Amino acid sequence: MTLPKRYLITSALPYANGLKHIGHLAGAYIPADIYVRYLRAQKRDVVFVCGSDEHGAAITIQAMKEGTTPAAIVDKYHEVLKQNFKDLQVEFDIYHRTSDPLHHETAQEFFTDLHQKGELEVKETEQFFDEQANTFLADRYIAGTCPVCSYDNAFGDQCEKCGTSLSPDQLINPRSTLSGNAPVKRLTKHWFLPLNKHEDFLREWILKDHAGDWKANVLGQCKSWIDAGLQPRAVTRDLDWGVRVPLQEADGKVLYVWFDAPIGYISATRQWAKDNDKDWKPYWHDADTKLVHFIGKDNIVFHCIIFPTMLKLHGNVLPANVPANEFMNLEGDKMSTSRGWSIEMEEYINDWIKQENGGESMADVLRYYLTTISPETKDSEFTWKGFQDANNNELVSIFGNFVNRSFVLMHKLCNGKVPPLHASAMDVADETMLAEFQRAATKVQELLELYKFRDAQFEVIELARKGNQYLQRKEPWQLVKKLAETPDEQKKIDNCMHICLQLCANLAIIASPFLPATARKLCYMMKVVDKMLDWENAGKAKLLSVGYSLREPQLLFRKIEDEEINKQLEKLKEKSSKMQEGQVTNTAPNTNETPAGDAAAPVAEQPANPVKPEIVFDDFAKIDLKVGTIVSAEKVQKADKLLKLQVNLGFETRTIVSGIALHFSPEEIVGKQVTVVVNLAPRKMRGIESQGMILMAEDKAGKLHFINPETGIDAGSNVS
Ligand code: B3M
Ligand code: ZN
Repeated sequence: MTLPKRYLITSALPYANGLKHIGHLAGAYIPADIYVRYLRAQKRDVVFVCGSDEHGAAITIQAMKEGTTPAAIVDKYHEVLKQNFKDLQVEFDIYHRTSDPLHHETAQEFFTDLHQKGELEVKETEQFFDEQANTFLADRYIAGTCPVCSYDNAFGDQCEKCGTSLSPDQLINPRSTLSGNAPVKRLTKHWFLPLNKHEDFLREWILKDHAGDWKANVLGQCKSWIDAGLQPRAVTRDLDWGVRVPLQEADGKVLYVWFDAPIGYISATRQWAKDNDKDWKPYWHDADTKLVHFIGKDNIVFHCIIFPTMLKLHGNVLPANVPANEFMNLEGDKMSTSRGWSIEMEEYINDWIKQENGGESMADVLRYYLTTISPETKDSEFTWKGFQDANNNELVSIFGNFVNRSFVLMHKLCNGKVPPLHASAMDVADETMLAEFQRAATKVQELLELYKFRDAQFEVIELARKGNQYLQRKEPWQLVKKLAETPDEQKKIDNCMHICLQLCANLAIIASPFLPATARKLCYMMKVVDKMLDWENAGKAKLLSVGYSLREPQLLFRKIEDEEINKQLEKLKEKSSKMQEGQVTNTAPNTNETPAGDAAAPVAEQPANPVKPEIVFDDFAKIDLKVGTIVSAEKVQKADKLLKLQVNLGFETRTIVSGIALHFSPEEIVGKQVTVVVNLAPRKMRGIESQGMILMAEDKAGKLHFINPETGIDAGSNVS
């Protein structure tokens, strides 16, 4: 096998529109980081790039939600995400951002090149336009009735009820989500990438050339896209936020986010080269570069079909592989930040890493568990119990335990020094154990080269497990008792401890791509420099010199208690019910840019407080509003946002749970009058049935205000 001359490894650029959860981490970041650490240990020429994706509707919608500008949103989340990855030991060579001028320049050059080569088609098409908001509408800003399931709040790119991918034209009674008005069609000019012209190339390159080395899930998706017939895809949008289309005639237009974002990998490489006095060009232009994209399965079409077509036309290298992962569920349900059913990276860092001294090892624990359940071939599931078990039963009981016993015994039986290996006293068990070093190293290497991260990591633990068995069988603590009668037994003790210590050194090396903080700790204990972790040392039997004195052992992993796990489970439930409570006022849509509808879907600057879609009088008349008087209020335990109210409605007093505890104390609201939605279906919150909802006004700063009548009014009066 000839080795590639250099590697360019990418992880999907996360949208800088909010926190990212551990499902993302498991999908595109941990595997890439493991792979890169392994390549670095091999002393290969490798650059690992990532950065924030700062354009597209994901950003503008979040800005609208937070009542701020897209620029403020990306500035905020870029820094947070960058730090989160660092705290989780994901070590990019650069974490760049697509709002950077260098990126704009790179993306514009790319576009100009394709344009000048005549590879783009210009078409005038009719697009939905909102006359009141004076803007073209991106797919996500058009809602209407789903032609498949009749759900009346489907979006222009997808129906979230039945999951069908849609284009805005398919919606029945489309309306703008900005003004609620029916949009009109207006002519607008856009630039298209004619994928249909490249079908033969894609078929050949993906389905033939890579049939043997790409993952089945990736090939399967590509095949169905190609078989369905490729269409020209618009690469520009009528929109204000993004990379300007570098053409005079394209005033007011920007590049489609999925056109500019992958070019972000190139601009990140350029920035890295600038910062390190290197040449970026060979990484993207020379055929002997191995380009690998790590992504989640929802990004397959962009990385396997669209971006490679762009790269080919531009004269770049093509990805050698795109080892996309499937999804990771959480405690029996889909992971979702917007529904609160998620563990954000930030949350894990705060709860586990920042909580303790040497919390770095808790980063390794998460990396470890996520790798054991990596969704490499099918969706997988994170459970807190599984997390606890992986830590307690594997990292603590097998890995940590072996290292700890080896060090403790070496201090006890060999004066804290690496004892010699006596050839005369070697037996089969010793030979077998030593042979395992090389076997494990080779196996890990083979599996990593095939992107089989969970199997590779399994081999690491397997080696530690064998170490434990070996030690158990040799029982040096028994041999020491017989030393008085049989002094020769010291040789056996020496051999056993010598082998165990060399095994610890080997474990540090082969574990280092997966558990970097642990590997560093081991180096400290063995008083060796990190250079020992070079992969060329993996499998060697003589890493620690005889007579070398080692430090006292440190705890590599700690046990995780049931209470800690229960607390996390509690917290998860609390978070998701809070989010659902919050959703009464927070109805902004999800922001997946799906590859569906191919139209030149424009995204526009958004008013800060959009009006909901129009409803007819009958819709309104269904809501029964009455005046109520709050007769008592108390805090709900373990829910800092909730108050439990008793509200007198004249004809009865009802219990209502309301998310206003951060704004009012129970005392100050007793006696106040409120408008109550009295015919809302009852809902349980924190075990309490809430029998209605009270209305409040929320100001720009997010503060709540009562909207009670000027003078007292009979409880039970109708509001209409
Ligand atoms: N930001 C979508 C995502 O976060 C998108 C990836 C871009 S990779 C070039 O799933
Ligand atoms: Zn539907």
